[in-house]
Amino acid sequence: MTKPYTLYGTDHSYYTGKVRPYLRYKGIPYREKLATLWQFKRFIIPRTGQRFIPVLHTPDDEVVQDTTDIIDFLEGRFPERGIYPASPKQKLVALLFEVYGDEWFPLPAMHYRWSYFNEQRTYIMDSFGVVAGRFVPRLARRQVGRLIWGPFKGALGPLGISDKTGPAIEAWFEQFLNHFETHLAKHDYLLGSRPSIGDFALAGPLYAHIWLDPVPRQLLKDKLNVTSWIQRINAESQPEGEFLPGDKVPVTLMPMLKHLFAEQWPLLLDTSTKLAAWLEANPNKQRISRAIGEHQLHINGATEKRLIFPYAQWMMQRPMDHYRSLKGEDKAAADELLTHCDGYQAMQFNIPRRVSRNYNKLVAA
Ligand SMILES: N[C@@H](CCC(=O)N[C@@H](CS)C(=O)NCC(=O)O)C(=O)O
Repeated sequence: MTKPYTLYGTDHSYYTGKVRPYLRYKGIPYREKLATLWQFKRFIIPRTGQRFIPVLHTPDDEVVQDTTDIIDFLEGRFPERGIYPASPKQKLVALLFEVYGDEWFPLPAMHYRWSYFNEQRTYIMDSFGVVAGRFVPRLARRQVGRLIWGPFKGALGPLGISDKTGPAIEAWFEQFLNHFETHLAKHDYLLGSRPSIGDFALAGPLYAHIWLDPVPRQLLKDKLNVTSWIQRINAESQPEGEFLPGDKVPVTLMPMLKHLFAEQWPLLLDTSTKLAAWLEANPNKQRISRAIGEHQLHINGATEKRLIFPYAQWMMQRPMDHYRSLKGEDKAAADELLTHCDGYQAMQFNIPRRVSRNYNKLVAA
């Protein structure tokens, strides 16, 4: 019997919620270890140099941190049931939804969790308290939960979530749920009956925050297709499924792609421009800081300042690189799709300074 992989994470963790359904869909033998404070000290920090979850530990003692790296590492080892479409347009759409799920959805996820803290206090204390360890008594767990949630709650300001943008985030997110609901009436996943990297990226926030947290879960009451999708993608065993034939991209995805290009993309392009200036000004820095100053978030008519997170450029490079690799008919097909979702101009941007990850740190490429 093959030794299992170990996934360090928690149930209410956004990014663990991206990798867990992936492991299940692929049928990769794994067990999940609760990322307790003790596991952070004993394993996660010493082996990754970071305080992030999830972390993958392989049976041959390799350690991989970051969901995109974890998934790509495993795709290399387990190529069957691939989650990247081979065809040009679908692959582009899957990669765009990955950036959207990973880098835009912290807005509704963090907003609904922390702006409604008082309404959800008991749930949050308990779910964060698990990191103390399952055998620690409840009251002590809650004390630990209190220490842990401080920094997460404090992430609202840096992300640009405030009294000004909160209502706009909610208005946009309800539109998103309507669009996704309509799409899922016809399709099991974004691109057919097989989940892609884009589905897994959306699963993180939609399961770990919107579904698990008591307040936003109310939004799913009449969203039966989205609820089924959350259950389907998290099921222990799933049929292999297929991406739609002929590189078809359903029109029901267009409103979501249009939104991505209208509101997330400008933020990503500005990140890229500001990062290039930062690298110019800091030529000797070994690694790129997690945040490098402030810029403006625009969402549904509201504006707020937020920190600039250079990591997001690393994610944006993925669909950009794929798009740049396309030639001839493939490029023409992708251009037609992009024109339909008002993303053609956006994708012509030239990233001034590329980044890569080196031993779990973001560095200039
Ligand atoms: N881009 C990373 C993000 C990982 C991440 O932010 N994980 C959260 C938990 S869901 C975390 O560990 N946050 C700790 C922190 O922000 O310091 C990934 O894809 O793995």
